Amino acid sequence: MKIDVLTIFPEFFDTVFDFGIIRRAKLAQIVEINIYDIRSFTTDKHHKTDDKPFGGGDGMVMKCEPIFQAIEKIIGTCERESYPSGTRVVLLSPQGKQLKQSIAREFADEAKHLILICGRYEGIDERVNDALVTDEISIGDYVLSGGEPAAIVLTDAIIRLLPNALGSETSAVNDSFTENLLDYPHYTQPRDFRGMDVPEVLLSGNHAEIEKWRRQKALEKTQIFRKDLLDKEHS
Ligand code: 9D3
Repeated sequence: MKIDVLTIFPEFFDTVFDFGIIRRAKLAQIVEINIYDIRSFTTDKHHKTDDKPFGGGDGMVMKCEPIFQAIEKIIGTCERESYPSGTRVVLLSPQGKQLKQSIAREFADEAKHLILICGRYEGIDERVNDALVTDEISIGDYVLSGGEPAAIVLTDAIIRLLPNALGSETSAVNDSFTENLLDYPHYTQPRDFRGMDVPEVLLSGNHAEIEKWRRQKALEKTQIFRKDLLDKEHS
């Protein structure tokens, strides 16, 4: 998969993709990530990426020209109907559909080329949405200063779902039972830490009992902290 990120703050991404699973996926050429500075696609002498809103009001709006230029350069066309199959142009915005594991999985399964547009300021000229964007995504109901953190979250969630991105040790975590539940509690050495003991069953060596205990604890935690996960199908 190729992931291209359009941002006015390219330095934001200088090291975030250089660790853990994402780093490994890059090295294994499971994913290629490119960061593009929107400003480098401006053609006016002041390299303006934003301007005052028509109709008045506070704040600035991201201009559409540099974004159209970028998409034309990156995809080869700025007609949505002419995008190659598997191309998705995603606008990260508070107005988007809320990111869920099911959306990350859909992108991981279907997208070959993802272009992520990070908004800033009060918003982005609507013509970007009208002509270029195939998907508008929010990462949740809280206010960020821009789309960059959201692009990082989306990228991380997708890459770990790509075939062979996870080591064989960890891929089992993805099974259908655990996905709609919170995790069970984990313990490691030491057995006794400041008088706090590790549950006896985990030391028993009885794998059937351990499995039963873990499922029970996962269900209890979910019931208490995330009842909504048990009510609805979320994954
Ligand atoms: C005044 C109304 N606000 C819109 C709800 C203005 C506004 C707030 C935050 C405009 C842009 C932003 C910047 N946020 C994002 O670009 C963003 C975001 C977010 O704020 N929350 C959750 N997901 C996302 S994805 C992109």
